[in-house]
Amino acid sequence: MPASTAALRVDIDRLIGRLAALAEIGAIEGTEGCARLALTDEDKAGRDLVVTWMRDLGMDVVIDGIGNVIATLAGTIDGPPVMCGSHIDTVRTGGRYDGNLGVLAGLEVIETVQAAGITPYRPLAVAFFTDEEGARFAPDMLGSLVYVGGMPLEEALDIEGIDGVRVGEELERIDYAGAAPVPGRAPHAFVELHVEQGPVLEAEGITIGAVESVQGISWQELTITGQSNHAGTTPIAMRRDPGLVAARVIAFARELADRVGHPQVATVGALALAPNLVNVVPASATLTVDLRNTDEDVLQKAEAELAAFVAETAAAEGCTVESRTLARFEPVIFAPAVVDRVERTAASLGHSVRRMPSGAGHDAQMLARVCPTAMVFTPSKDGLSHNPAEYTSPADLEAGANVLLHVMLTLASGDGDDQGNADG
Ligand code: HGY
Ligand code: MN
Ligand code: MN
Repeated sequence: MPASTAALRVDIDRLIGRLAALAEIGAIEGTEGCARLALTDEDKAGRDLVVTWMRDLGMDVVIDGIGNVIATLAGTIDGPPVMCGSHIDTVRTGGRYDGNLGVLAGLEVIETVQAAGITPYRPLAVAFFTDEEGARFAPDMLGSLVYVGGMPLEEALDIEGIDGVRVGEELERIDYAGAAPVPGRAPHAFVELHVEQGPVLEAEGITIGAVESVQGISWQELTITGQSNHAGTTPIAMRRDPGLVAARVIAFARELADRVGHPQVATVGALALAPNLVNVVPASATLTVDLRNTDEDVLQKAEAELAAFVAETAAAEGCTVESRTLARFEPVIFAPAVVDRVERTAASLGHSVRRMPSGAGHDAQMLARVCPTAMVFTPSKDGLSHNPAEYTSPADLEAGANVLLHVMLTLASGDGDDQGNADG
């Protein structure tokens, strides 16, 4: 931490004020949460507000072809920036901190640096990436995946959402089909502040997580087809009921996770029967299965076990199955030098800190493909997230934002401590 800036601290009231103002957009009545599915009108309104804040800070704001927004504060040199950021799209039952904290704490870093009259050696950038949640348009982390060259833009623009519209159409509609080219410029380094969204930090009474890795993610959509029939006249032995197969798959997913053991998780989050009527044996059942594990081999075994169970159970019920991969990302290990920097910075600021993996997916796992990257976690009350009651205390928010501030200043300092991509 450069001596000249060691005493700098963020203004937590200003950060909480921005979090509250952004949470007003798509606010979920009676809760602290908000719903801004990617590329909806609510997402557009949230984007417009954050872009206004970026411009009010005098930052140079660019929008790229997938709608990622990158704002830059000039440094002494014109090299790759030290970038922070996250996402501002949410799930339908979103909390106000998931993603939003990493973006708005980035703006707080900028305003704190400016107020101190400091010009960093390297430029500082704050980004929000399109469709991190993947809840409307799969896969998740779509914007950052395109930013790092992990998916061609045309392929991403052609993705159809759960409501039948395409990414490209929606970007045009909300006027965020930007001109900046993708893949984007690789930053010098990337640091993402994010709420843990799990129970570990709170349970251990620790303030900061120095995140070392992100677990592997496997999302698939299963469409099970049987035969619609009359609920009253069709004897059980004659039925080909995809609803029954779906129910058995849901139970199997939980049994699989229990059997494999922590950290294996399995979730059926979306389920639809058609024609979804009280007196009709369903014609089809469509469900999603989300499997995750820190170990790629174990995750692949879990995928294979599930596939075998689905095939066998569907055949026994005279049904057919189609499976579509919605997302598949292997586990990611963050840059040890940047993880060290997070850990040491937290300790030097007097905060308790521990190394840990991330259970959730994050944009940082994509930026790690192109630059030294790590994450900073702050505790989540009751380990709750993807729930409007998501909460992190002001003291923990402040701690996380100050760690982000000083990690970024160190990485941007240009002295020997600033491990990152080469300049230019
Ligand atoms: O699903 C995830 O882990 C993230 O919230 N997109
Ligand atoms: Mn998130
Ligand atoms: Mn999320």
